[in-house]
Amino acid sequence: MTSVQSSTRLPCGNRVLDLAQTHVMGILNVTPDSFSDGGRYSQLDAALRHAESMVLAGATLIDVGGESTRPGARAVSPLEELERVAPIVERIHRELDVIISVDTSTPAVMRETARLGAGLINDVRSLRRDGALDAAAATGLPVCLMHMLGEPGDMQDNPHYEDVTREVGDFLAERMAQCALAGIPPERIILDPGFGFAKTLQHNLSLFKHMEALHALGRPLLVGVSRKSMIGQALKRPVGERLYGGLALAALASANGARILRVHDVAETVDVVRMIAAVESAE
Ligand code: 8Y7
Repeated sequence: MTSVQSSTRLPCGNRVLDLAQTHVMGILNVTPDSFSDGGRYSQLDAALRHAESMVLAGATLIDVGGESTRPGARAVSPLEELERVAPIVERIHRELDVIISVDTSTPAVMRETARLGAGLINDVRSLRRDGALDAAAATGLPVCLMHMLGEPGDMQDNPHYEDVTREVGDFLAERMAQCALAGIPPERIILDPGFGFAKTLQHNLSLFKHMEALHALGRPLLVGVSRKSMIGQALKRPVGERLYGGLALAALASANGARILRVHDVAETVDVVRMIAAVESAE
């Protein structure tokens, strides 16, 4: 089912990701700090405990994000983003055995968190911010390129595609070409269709159904659908009731060759991945 990758070992800083397996990436959102420094320290501890629980549940990557991509979210300055993300990257690197992914589009955050032990850059803007290509190249880290049109604030304003899967593939191929020019070789790239980003429910479902076409680009796929509105819309479920729908999509994505699943519910998703692996390894 899965296409042959040129190499199954992806160096991520001081760790290696074995792409022969499907990995679960736990989501760690670093929310704005509260008023006092006391709040700041306890928040850091709480984030670290959450990361630790996801690692114990089987996450091999933790995606740390300090800038909300929700429509209408307040813009965050590079310094503010760095102040949210850097302390937790440092602590996770020191205390946990896991690959740290940094969910950022900000060049300064890429450079500084790489220095602090990050192993992967996850940029929903595919390195389109000024200076992001050069910053990512300088870190030497792998990069996840994700498809999105426009910015999180306006991306859901009437998205249109003739053929969503082909256009997503063309976009990702173009970003890979820009990466190559900037000194980021294909071997260092992970690709993501960007579910929920500038897509209607029908776009998301069609893209999901035909995801295997993206294997033609020759790079591992990351899929993020956890608790997203495509589940809510398809099942008419509020955000707190999207786990089973999300697990169904996790199983489908894994069976379709996705190599990294970005999720909130790590333990449940790890069971899905292990069960599929058990079947696939049978005679
Ligand atoms: C994705 C993501 C988000 C995704 C990648 C949410 C940061 C929205 N979604 N990164 N980030 N792929 N690579 O609902 O689908 O988690 S934020």
